[in-house]
Amino acid sequence: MNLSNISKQLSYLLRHSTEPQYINLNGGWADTKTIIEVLKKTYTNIDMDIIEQIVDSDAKGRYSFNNSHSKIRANQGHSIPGVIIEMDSPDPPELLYHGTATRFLSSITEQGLKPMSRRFVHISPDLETAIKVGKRHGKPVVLVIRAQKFVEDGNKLYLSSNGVWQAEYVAPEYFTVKYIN
Ligand code: HQG
Repeated sequence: MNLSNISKQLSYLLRHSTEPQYINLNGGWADTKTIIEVLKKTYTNIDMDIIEQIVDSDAKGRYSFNNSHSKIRANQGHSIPGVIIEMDSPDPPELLYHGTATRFLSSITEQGLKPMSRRFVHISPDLETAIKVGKRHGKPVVLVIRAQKFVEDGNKLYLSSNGVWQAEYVAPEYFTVKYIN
């Protein structure tokens, strides 16, 4: 069984499902049993052991269980309207990074960074991660965000439990463009 394919569908169900009744908007939790039943329609042999393997081995820490594993959620990245995941707002480092593709640059420098189809703009803690995120969209380019200044000015910055910084919007005055060769 290909765990990566199952993980993609799991992530879709927990973040972007068009049947969001599976998801408790307060915290983003879903019943693990219900999610297994839905995934069984595509992957007949799926069971709790496989879901636990996916959650434990996910390189980006995308998922969490509650203590008893009866509930599961995606830690960030949702587009389902109204989902609220509690997040900390620790003091950020001076600089943070947003990877994107060169084809979006003119729009971003004009309008600022918007969440687009997601709830938040995703911001990486380091340049390498941002380059990887940007490559998903095309030729990568990185926006270097003056995170401390952003927060000092009263803007909110959150940190998800798996280490992705998040903001509702980042105005152009807070970033500079770093081209990647
Ligand atoms: C761009 C992956 C035009 C934005 C990664 C991005 C990440 C604008 C794209 C996570 C814009 C949205 C999220 C504007 C922003 N005009 N384009 N004004 N403002 N954009 O996929 O940050 O594998 O929704 O730069 O690791 O690429 O899913 O966001 O290029 O953490 O767990 O609009 O997805 O994680 O694309 O990626 P996305 P993202 P997972």
